[in-house]
Amino acid sequence: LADSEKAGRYHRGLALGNCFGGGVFLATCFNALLPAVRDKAKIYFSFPGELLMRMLKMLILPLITSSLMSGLSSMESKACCRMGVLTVTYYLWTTFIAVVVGIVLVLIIKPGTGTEMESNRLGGGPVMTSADALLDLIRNMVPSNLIEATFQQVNLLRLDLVSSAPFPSSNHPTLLLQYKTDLIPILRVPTKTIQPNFVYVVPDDNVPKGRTVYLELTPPPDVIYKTSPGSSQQMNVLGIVIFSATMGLLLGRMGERGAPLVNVCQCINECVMKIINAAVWYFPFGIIFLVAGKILDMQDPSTLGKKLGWYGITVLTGLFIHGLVLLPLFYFLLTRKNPFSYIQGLLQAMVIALATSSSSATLPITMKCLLENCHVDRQIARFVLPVGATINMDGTALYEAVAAIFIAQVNDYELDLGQLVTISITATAASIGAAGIPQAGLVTMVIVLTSVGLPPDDITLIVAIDWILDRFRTMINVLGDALAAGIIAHLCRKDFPLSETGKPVPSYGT
Ligand code: DAS
Repeated sequence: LADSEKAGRYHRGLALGNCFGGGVFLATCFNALLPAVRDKAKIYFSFPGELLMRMLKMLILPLITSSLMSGLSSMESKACCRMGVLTVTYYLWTTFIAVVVGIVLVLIIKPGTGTEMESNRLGGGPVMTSADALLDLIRNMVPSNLIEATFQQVNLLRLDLVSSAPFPSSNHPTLLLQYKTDLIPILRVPTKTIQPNFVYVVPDDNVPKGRTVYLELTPPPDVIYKTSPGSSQQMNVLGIVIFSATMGLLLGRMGERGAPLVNVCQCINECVMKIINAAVWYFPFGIIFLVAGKILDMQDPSTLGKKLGWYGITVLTGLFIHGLVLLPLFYFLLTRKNPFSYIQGLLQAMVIALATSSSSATLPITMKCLLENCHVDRQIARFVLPVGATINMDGTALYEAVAAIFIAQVNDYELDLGQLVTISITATAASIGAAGIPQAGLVTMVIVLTSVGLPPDDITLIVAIDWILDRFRTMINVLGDALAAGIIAHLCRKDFPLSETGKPVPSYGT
């Protein structure tokens, strides 16, 4: 690779990293110098950032469908099968390793023991069983409506308390929520006041996540809530990946008859990549304001309990060990190449993941970095990345295992070996079912908690710090997918006419 190209991709990655720092600096200035206009700034700052998120989300559906359908249809079936088995096996293996790293660390550091954090159980409210949660995962994999499956509706709502008054009879703040669906007319949902002005509502999960629910709050008359946009939407692209991969394989078998649709998909894929190249010019601007808006929106870090700080350190240490030590080691052992020059080419994608905390939204940039900077075979990248963005979330799996054991420690709840094994399995499954969007790991964590008898509402103990940890675990998710593509490309280099350089090798002719 020419040095200029190496320098180029490295500097492009650093430039975006500087924009991330610029967003932090801008927010810090407003927090320190202009607190009076902070709330106004938050609204205007978040607008350019929201445009960036929408731009990226807009590209996901066409990118995944065109990549998988054009990529898989042109693959020889045996080679495709070998690559598919290798990819899924590698993904499951690295996810499980991430969970083990997380469990070992949280048992050594013990961030939750002796915590002064109040762990008052939330009474009332339906508790979802792990069976419900696992069925929900499978339900999301078979969407009834492909488009609706892409952007499923809110699962976690944040309600800003506009005025407060003593809650009626119950000893816990409860709200009566009116779901405007034909499913559940009235639902009593436990809530928990995290700080003086925020209430997080965790709707009962019996309502299938695929359904858009409209919450009409009927709080006690003397308490008025202003609902803010849902803090996380459930975007489950797994249904699209399964559909597109199936279509791609079938198109491949149709030969000439399928060629027109394959050509259409290839054209769409090329157009999407050109749109991404154009959209990249907006990213520096979008990142600065996306980060600044998020930081202005966050609560004062000093309000985080000391123990929550140790919990955060445990998660970040685990993510560092797994993402920047173990994964590069696997890459080196399997390809005998320098992992860090490969990771240099991924800097732009990692910064976007850090800024957006959404691996699905980062997918277009990850694809661009893999093809242009890391020169991974196009057919490999078109399969490994979309599948990885939905089922391979090493950062999330590690985080959910650590969080579950942290919550057990906070509740002085001793987990035995069997429960630790259960946590490792359910954390792996929950990360596979988590969508690649902000705070998805927080939502699927309910599965892990219920599997070992912990109250799922206790996720509210860690909500306060989740928005920070979400960014880093998303970055490791993206890094894991991209390193996997490099490894699979190397292991399957005999099956595909292009080596990892992305250029036809002489023995295959020009
Ligand atoms: N933010 C999710 C992602 O995009 C990860 C998570 O929520 O755990 O990968």
